[in-house]
Amino acid sequence: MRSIWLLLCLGLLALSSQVRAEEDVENLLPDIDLDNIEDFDENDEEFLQLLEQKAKNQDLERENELAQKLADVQHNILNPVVEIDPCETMHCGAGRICQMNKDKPECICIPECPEESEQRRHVCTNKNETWPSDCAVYQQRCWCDIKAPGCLNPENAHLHIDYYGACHESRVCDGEDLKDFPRRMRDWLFNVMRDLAERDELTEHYMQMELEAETNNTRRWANAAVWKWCDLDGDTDRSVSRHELFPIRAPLVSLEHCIAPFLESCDSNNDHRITLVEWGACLELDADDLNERCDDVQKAVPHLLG
Ligand SMILES: [Ca+2]
Ligand SMILES: [Ca+2]
Repeated sequence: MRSIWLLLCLGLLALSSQVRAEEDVENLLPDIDLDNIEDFDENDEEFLQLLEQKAKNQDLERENELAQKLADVQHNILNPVVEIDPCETMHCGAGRICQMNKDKPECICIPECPEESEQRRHVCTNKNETWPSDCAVYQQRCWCDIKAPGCLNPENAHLHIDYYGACHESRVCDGEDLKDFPRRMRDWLFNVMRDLAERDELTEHYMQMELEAETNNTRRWANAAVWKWCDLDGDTDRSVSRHELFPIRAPLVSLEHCIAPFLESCDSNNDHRITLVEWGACLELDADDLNERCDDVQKAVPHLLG
């Protein structure tokens, strides 16, 4: 009877681990002579129980091992290890690039600018000098900023681009040209606004203003003037700095010899900023027609003192 019971135990033991291969069972029972199984006594029974326990333990270990591997895979999927480049979040100004210095990102002057042989890539600076590219101007400015050996003149720390293309002899704008310029500028501004509206490149707010300009003659130039002034005022501080004039000045200077003296004349109090009142006066518009109708209306600041 005992022998039958033992055989049953062995059978159960073999079945208890379906994933285990037969060789494993043999490894677990290295010393059992299956031909002489009838000779088993109580000690053998105890021994088999130990073996069964060992087998269970091994199953448990395998299960734990697999569970851990699965957990690791899931963890890696949910928390992928992303290599963060510290330079990616570093913003360096024009003419500078980010470089790692002892594990810390820092901005350095761009070491080399691409060689530009094309004339149209050339730029003319405010000192009326032609430079090979905008990169070269910004690099020079950076070198002079940090007093690097590449700086050709300390004043170049304030170098800026006046317009794209090689410098050309500037025609003098005077007399009739300058006198007629505000009218031409008003027309030009309105035409630019109309073009943008036709191409659907204005915001909803400015679309409304353009529509108003189309249908109301008194609003025609005023709306275009207000739109352009708001558009130039990038930092929305309600004045247009010299720097903010760049987008209107740079593309026009080479075509329109009066734009530079015209823009100069707009800053009537010479504080390097053009207010909407100054802008309107410069375009010879009625101050009453000019309302500050920028699309980026700042949040009203509560007047705590009434
Ligand atoms: Ca501004
Ligand atoms: Ca001013």
